[in-house]
Amino acid sequence: MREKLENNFSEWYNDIIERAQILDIRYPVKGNYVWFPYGFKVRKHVLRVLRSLLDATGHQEALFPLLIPETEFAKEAKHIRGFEDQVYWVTHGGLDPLNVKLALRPTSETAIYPMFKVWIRSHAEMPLKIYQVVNVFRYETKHTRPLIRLREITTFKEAHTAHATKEDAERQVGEAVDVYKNFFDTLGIPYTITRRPDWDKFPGAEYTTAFDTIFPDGKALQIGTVHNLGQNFAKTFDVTFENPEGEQEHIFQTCYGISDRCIAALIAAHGDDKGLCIPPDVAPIQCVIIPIWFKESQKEVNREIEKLKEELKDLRIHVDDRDIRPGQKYFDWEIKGVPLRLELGPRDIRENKVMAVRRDTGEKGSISRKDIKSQVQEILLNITKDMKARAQKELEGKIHESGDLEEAAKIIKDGGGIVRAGWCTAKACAEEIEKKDITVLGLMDEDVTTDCIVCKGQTKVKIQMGKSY
Ligand code: P5A
Ligand code: ZN
Repeated sequence: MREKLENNFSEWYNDIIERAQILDIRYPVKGNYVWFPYGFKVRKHVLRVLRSLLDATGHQEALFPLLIPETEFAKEAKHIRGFEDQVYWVTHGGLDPLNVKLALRPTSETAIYPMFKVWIRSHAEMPLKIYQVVNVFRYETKHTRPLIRLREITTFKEAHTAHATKEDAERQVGEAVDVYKNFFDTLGIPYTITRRPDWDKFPGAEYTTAFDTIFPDGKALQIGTVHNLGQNFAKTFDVTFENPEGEQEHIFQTCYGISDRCIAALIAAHGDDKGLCIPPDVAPIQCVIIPIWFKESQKEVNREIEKLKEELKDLRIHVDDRDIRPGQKYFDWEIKGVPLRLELGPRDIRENKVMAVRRDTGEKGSISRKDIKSQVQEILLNITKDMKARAQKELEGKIHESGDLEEAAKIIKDGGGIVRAGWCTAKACAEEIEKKDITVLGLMDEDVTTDCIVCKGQTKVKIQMGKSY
């Protein structure tokens, strides 16, 4: 049941990230939070998935410094304009004022590209695909929220690529979109993909492609972006290479990023009124085993639990042998979102069975101890599949079509999700939309002919609009 979630998402979310021990929000700096060990394990598994997808597509992990000299940071005019009110500055070393102020990276273009200039010599070295997973700092002025709008983004996976041709950079944008699709599909997080309107693209980019998911409150959250940078940064940082004709040419670039928001999306997509529900692929504990003890059978049950542990040792399992009532244990692991619970008591031993309870559906059934591992694996696969399908269906229910601005605004205002509609691409019509306190989220990649929702003029462009975080 997702009633609490739908009715008061903020309250549910803040409550659950604390009770499930994902984040401690009591740290005394606004927008900075502490990862609990359990949350950090979820993060570790999510990053494992992301890293393996990047590594498999030829990306190489590296690590660049946190501090960026103002002289580099200020070079790209559009970039600095986009970020200047969000940068934290280091102005002193001890008591001495610094000659050149140092920025805490809000993103790492201006740290990485001066090094690309040193590294890249010829077309043979490209494509160059680098990524890092770091913390970045943004002095956000909008309402901060755990994992969603952070001032210290603790999990910033940023990839930066260099190419010899415009076409190859285009191809890279496609590859990046595919990697992110794979990533969100693995986590069962549903998304839409749109191109951001020009006024909302990444500062310094030619264009930005964004992944959005829709939260239970109907608001869209941008969970990943892929930017085609063209030669903008290459010209600013003078990054050139020798082309096959022996001439110097500026490189073509892309960059793309995913943050802690993917974990917020994971929590929101799958959680329910009982707590978290974590997809088996990234669950710190895939299967929790609860011994059902009775006085005279405790030893026997423990012996059998040892055997079961051995049989399931290839999975991430945990035996909860705390001296408390089973009911309390069920409750605790439901909050933490462990996808499968196995219960084993004297009767199960006699029947050579174990009780299995799914976290996602609550479905409960006895399974035979024979081939227990493959049976558990099959249940986990079904859980993965069903969780993804349910979340996908919910997202689809939050996407509406409308040809009437008043109607669209009402759907969005009532928390119904996002609306797709025609737009003639005139800024004036976008402004009419934004007057309704809703945002043009992005342009869809769809071949259609329709009418602009504002001026009714014919257009081939369809947009998504809604409220966003
Ligand atoms: C791409 C990687 C960049 O910074 N430079 C390197 C490019 N793009 S971005 O769109 O500005 O950020 C990438 C993603 O980070 C998330 N994000 C945030 N998450 C949490 N708290 C924030 N304050 C925050 N700001 C951005 C978004 O998901 C964004 O798509
Ligand atoms: Zn119009």
